[in-house]
Amino acid sequence: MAKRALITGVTGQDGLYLSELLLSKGYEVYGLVRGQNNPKLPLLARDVPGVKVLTGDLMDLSSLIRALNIAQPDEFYNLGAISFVAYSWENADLTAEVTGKGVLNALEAVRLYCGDDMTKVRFYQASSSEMYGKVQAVPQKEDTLLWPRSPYGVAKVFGHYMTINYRESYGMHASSGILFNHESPRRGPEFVTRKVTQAVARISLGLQEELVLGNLDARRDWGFAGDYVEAMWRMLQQDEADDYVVATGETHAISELLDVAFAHVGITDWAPLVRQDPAFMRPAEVDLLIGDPTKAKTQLGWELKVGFTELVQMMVDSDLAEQKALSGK
Ligand code: NAP
Ligand code: G4F
Repeated sequence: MAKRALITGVTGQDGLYLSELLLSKGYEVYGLVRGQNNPKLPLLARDVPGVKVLTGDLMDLSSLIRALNIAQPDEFYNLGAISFVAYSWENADLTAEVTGKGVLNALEAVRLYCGDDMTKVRFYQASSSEMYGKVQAVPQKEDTLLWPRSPYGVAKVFGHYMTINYRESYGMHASSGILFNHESPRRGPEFVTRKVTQAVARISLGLQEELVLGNLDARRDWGFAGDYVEAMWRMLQQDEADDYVVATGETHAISELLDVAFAHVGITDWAPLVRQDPAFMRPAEVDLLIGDPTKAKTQLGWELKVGFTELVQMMVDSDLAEQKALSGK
């Protein structure tokens, strides 16, 4: 019989890649979609038509239980969240509800659905390198002390420890992937990589004059989302649930991202085209992220396929194609 999976956050970047991966493995895939007329539904139907859509919201426990009863999944991937760090300061309460308490709702829904057979469903939680915040070790590993620097990071810490707690309290097969930044052509344009690649495409086509950014000194460990969803799946295939860092082990400054993206369209001096604006600075910054993926590589057999330069170039190419189609240039 085909395995069944239920994914929250199915309309997001990772939800789309994970759905594709699971469908390619023969899974029956159910996706939880919030709202009565979600604007991303046409994208989901176009890109991954095999996903069966269920309505629900992480803030509504009964909707999660209903979705579980319909989907009857073997695997539950909790990817739903308010995921934009900058937004989380302006909407801290909402972020706590969705990104933090939403994890508890998902765990509790699975616990209630499983009843006295906790082996029925395996659970994946989308934890984040943002939890390391003011980093206490370099590189960051599974046991590095967490020191979150944003309401989003704090909410993720709550979800992370709740996942561990359900594993320890109820014997649930609940794993956390501590994923470092991962990007793709499907990344939302509010995140810095996509903001840069979209602007580079538009500038090279004469559709935009400048790119306005915040802190150019922050460093991130950026990988490709398509590679990272493979690690999520591998975690749920293990006999024992556990926590894993998923990262490239390399770090790059925003200025290096600008170097690669602009060079790909033949612009070597980007300084005159980029302006910094304090409006994009954050109340507290995460200065340096670099993960140690040794455990994921050795225990899960996970491999990275796409490197930093290839990733940025792939995103610029995709944005060039999109902007040409939109503008007719
Ligand atoms: P994303 O593109 O922002 O997608 C977030 C998803 O969450 C969307 O499908 C969104 O649905 C859904 N969502 C928002 N509020 C919800 C609610 N109240 N109930 C149910 N679903 C809700 O994020 P992503 O990049 O795919 O990331 C997936 C997960 O990994 C997130 O939990 C994120 O925090 C975490 N993560 C991401 C990264 C990264 O670098 N991408 C790194 C570490 C961890 P709508 O379509 O309705 O908005
Ligand atoms: O692309 P970002 O918004 O991603 P951030 O804050 O690292 O968060 C992402 O990765 C986390 C994993 O570590 C996820 F958990 C989270 O859900 C999300 O996917 O910002 C990256 C860096 C920051 O240091 C920011 O200050 O880029 C800097 N930055 C500079 N100018 C900017 C901008 N970020 C954005 N979004 N927009 C700017 O104009």
